[in-house]
Amino acid sequence: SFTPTPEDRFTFGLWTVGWQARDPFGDASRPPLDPVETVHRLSELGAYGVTFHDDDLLAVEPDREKAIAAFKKALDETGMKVPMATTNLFTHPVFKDGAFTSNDRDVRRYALRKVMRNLDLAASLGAKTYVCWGGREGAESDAAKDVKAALDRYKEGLDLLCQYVIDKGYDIRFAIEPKPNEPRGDILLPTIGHALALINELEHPEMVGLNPEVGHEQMAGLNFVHGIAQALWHGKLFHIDLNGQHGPKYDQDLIFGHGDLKSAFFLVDLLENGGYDGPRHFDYKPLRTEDKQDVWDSAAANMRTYLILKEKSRAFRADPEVQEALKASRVDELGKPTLAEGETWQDLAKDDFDVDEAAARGFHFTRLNQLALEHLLGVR
Ligand code: GLT
Ligand code: MN
Ligand code: MN
Ligand code: MN
Repeated sequence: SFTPTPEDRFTFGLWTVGWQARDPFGDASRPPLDPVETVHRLSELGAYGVTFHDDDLLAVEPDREKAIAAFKKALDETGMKVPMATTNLFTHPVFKDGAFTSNDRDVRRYALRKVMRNLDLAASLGAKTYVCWGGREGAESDAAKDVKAALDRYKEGLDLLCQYVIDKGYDIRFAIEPKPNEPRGDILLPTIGHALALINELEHPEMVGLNPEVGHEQMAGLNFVHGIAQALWHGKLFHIDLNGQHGPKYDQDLIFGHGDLKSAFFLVDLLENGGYDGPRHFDYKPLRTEDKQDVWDSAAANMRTYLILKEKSRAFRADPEVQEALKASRVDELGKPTLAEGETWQDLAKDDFDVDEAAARGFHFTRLNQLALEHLLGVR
């Protein structure tokens, strides 16, 4: 059945269902949502947990201690978990030129303090992943930002935060979330590849991985499934933000599967078979047109779509015709090392090979793709 249970490990940011639908052209279309209600409603829908920014907890209760107490009580009552937390380093105008990489050194120091304070709360709630989305780290003019210096400061900030976690003895790893643009004209660490490269320059690269978001790579015209496969290959898929996007345009944050459905199918197929065992985290926005009840329907839709695609992926893999087509396309042959055991370049140099014969062989990928499509369309 397509009814989620906590074993499916579905999680949601408080800011997703809690989005009041303010956009650059219009005011909020929904009232604020109490995080306590969110925890209960998502639990009733079958979710495993919630994630939050420091500031999300203050949606209806301005007193931080009271807000935390109420949130903890809701978690206890429902058994909902908090596998990830993060910091809001983008809403307040103080972050208008960035947080870790603001040209203003005072702002950089404030940003790091804000992260450290919420790391304490994250650790106390049992979070194992701490996301860093640098939405304001960037520029609109190449004259305005010394990018090499900004990367020095990005590294300095992440190194400091890793040291903080080590010194405090927390069991937490960081996950960088890339995005190419919006809200800044250009954001630093715009893609999975850029972020992976930065991680290698850090003092504690083993403590830092990725939290890629479907729509963010697709905004850059990139193949999200390939990006996730490479993140897995590097051992860096610490967390994931699932949602939907229709190609290169503003960040749509649609319900999972409501954007590029074929990509969503292959993504689920990869996550389920590719060695990712973290939470299936949704970072989407209920449409601005939707009312209070629609918000919960949209939350349920994310999970239901994931489970449907998981079943489609299983049926696809189990279909004998698909297995035969995979073989005919020699997909498995790529898993075989190019040199045999003990062979060297000397052996390779001796090979004789009929180039024209090999060039004439077809790969039959059309059939494979059509089979996937027919599974997805429900006619097989
Ligand atoms: C913000 C952003 C998301 C990030 C969140 C983490 S908040 O809504 O658009 O993609 O994942 O800071
Ligand atoms: Mn997004
Ligand atoms: Mn978002
Ligand atoms: Mn996100």
